Amino acid sequence: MAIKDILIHPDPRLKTAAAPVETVDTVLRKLADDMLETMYAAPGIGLAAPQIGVLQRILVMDCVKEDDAAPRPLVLINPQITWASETRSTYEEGCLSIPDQYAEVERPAEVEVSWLDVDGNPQSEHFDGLWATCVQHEIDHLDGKLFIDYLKPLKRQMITRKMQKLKRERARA
Ligand code: GNR
Ligand code: NI
Repeated sequence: MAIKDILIHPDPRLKTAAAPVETVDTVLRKLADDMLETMYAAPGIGLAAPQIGVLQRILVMDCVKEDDAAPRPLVLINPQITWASETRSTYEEGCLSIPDQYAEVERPAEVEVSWLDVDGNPQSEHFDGLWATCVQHEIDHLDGKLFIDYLKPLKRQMITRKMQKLKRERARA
């Protein structure tokens, strides 16, 4: 396993739609392992492949919050939202590609998602609460979309400028 570098916004790879995974093989399982290790190390509750520069439709997540509860690492390959509730909910979202910036985003409160697991078997599950928010945030990454794209242009621009500054400072360090 290996911890990968997470791309920071703005980066053209974070704005590019990722391609469907063609074959679920050993190479892909290694990628999934690296993504989980990178997510837990960050720490984060989700990570999409484009965030480590891989433009393939794969995401990982684990939204178990309680420290004493068992972890629940999920790997979703070619995920698709097959149903979304009319009811919406608002969460304060953050993103590992936009460090230390948080904003409220409204999304469907519950979603039904289908995907392939690491053995290439089809799976589907109903998500609610933080899991529903997270899986939608991650699928957005696969479509080249960030949570700040839901904000008013002025707020988005403010965050983007902060990130440009952060990247300049990191490049000099
Ligand atoms: O770690 C993360 N926390 C989070 C909190 C609220 C809504 C979405 C997220 S996802 C984020 C990790 C990340 O950037 N995944 O792409
Ligand atoms: Ni994110």
